[in-house]
Amino acid sequence: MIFLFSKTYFAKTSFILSLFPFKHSRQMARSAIDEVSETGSFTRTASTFRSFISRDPNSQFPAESGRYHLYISYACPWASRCLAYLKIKGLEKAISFTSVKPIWEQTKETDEHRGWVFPATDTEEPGAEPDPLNGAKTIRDLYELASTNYSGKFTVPVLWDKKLKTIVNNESAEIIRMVNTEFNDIAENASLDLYPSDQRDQIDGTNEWIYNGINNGVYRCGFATKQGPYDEAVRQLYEALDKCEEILGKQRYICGNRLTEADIRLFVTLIRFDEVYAVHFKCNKKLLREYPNLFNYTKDIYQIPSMSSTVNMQHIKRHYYGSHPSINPYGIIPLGPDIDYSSPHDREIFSA
Ligand SMILES: N[C@@H](CCC(=O)N[C@@H](CS)C(=O)NCC(=O)O)C(=O)O
Repeated sequence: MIFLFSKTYFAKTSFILSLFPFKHSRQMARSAIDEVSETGSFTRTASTFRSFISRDPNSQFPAESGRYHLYISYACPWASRCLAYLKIKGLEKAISFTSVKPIWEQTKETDEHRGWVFPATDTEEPGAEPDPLNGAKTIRDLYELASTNYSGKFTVPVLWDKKLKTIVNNESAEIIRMVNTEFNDIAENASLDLYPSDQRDQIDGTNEWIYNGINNGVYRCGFATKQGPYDEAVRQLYEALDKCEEILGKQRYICGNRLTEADIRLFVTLIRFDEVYAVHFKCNKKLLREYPNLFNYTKDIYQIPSMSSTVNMQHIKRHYYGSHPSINPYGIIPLGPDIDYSSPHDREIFSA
């Protein structure tokens, strides 16, 4: 069934991809850094595997303890938001996870593609582990195991089904929704609902401008290859950050005084901002620590129990500065600023 779905999807994807004037042909294994059009602007393509895990035991992918595995990179904000959900929902025992090494390497001898790879041993790279399930050397191997005609990017996160040996879903925005609701029979923190029905419209609306302006906005700044697209992306980024700063002057979280999905999605970008994006992606008009509300808010979220364990700043810095030679050819990692996000913040003043 999944294979039928995949074939139709790939046919459509191939057609759509052929319409875009990307620098490299679609036959070549691509990375996000190649998704720059002739106009010099970065345009992210959609994820491919879009099945859903369901609490219904008769569904194709039922929510079962021990059945699913999350492949992540600690460096990646999209994967980190999924890991954050595993931790705050109390699903670490039910859904296992593995992180790859932070710096992209060549994934095959037969072509030039560079991407996520697993270490060969447990000790090679602190925080990363060899693939415990399939003996894969790379994330690319997993995509090729799941589909013989895959032509998209080899991205993390990957939500893997151990039983059917395939990828359930590789879109973090959807993975976090499944983790929020579908595993509540086994989640240790089942009562935490980060997408409550009475706030869904507000959360969706907030996610949209934060994604465009901030989450994807920093990438649009960093991957732009012409001044115009950079100028536009950076303008939108700071417009969105200023808006967050104003909102967070009135309430503890971005959608009110209750933590929601929108906060987790915003946090993963903010925590990388001063250490990486300000320098590597040229987001230096204003630093996060120059925004009092945003800076304290970032510390507040970081200090939620188990959240700090989803942030591996070594992996984050080594990945960005070390994996994009067109932006940072010598791979030098800047020393600072080494911010302590566990230091006190002032956000309790808004407690409900
Ligand atoms: N829409 C995807 C995006 C995931 C994504 O872009 N991941 C990046 C790492 S931050 C990746 O794996 N890139 C590999 C590549 O570009 O080749 C999601 O949110 O899950």
